[in-house]
Amino acid sequence: MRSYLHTVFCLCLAAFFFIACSSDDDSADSGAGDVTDTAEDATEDGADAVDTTDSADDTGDDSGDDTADGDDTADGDDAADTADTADATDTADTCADSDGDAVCDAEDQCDGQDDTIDIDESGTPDCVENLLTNGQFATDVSEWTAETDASISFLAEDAAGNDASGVLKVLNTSDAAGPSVVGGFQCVPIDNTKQYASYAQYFIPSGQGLTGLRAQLIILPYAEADCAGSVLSPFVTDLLANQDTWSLLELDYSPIASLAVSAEVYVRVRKNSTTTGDAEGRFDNVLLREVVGEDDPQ
Ligand SMILES: [Ca+2]
Ligand SMILES: [Ca+2]
Ligand SMILES: [Ca+2]
Repeated sequence: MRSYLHTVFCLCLAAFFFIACSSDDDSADSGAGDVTDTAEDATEDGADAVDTTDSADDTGDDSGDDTADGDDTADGDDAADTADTADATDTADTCADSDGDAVCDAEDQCDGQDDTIDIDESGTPDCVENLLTNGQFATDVSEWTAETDASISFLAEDAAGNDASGVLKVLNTSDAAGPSVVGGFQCVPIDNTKQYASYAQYFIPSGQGLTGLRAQLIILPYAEADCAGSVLSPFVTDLLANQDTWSLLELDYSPIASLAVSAEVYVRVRKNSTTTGDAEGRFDNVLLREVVGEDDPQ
């Protein structure tokens, strides 16, 4: 009997040590089989020692950097880390962003516009300081009007690559005998005691089979409200000719005529008289803003 109990005792002792030794606590870093290591792959086991505080998002390291989860202070910028929902600071990759500017809808300064656009490099988002309406052509070309011999329409591309925004497509359809410059415009009230700056991005596609293709930006002041009455001295950019790349038109400083109370802002496409067919130009991020607290460059 004593021998039998001794045998049972030894078997139990052996079973205990077998179970204890099998319960690897991951400190041994033995690879994919670790009991506590269900969320990591074998190659990342070496980092598990610091992973004790981010167990909630261990499985969310989509970017594969393994340092990004709970221990990574830069996680908020980890755009690829879409499943990483546990980090307190990581809101950018889990929130709704209907206007596609990588700023959460709840934090947008300009709902429906791209907060990141600042083509005049003023340090203020253009959507905050723009006196024009729908200068980004987010979903349509509303508020813009085509001149005679021009047509305007919405095109689903964007100067900054924002999939949720678009551009203004202008066709110069003139069959005039001479060179023609026409496009789209918008009228806004202005204050003739202030100065203004205007900017726009343009894109002229190549391969149109036309010559003399150019783009231009104009501020055209009027002496009466709603762009009526006498036309006053305009401010006009050079005719720029870059093709197949988004480029900048700018009127840095425009002291408005003392009689002006409204102004039209034009984006225009030019073509030569000797060519036939419509000339296409695209425009985006058209900006008109007051010049405030800046030195007169003239
Ligand atoms: Ca947004
Ligand atoms: Ca700006
Ligand atoms: Ca746009």
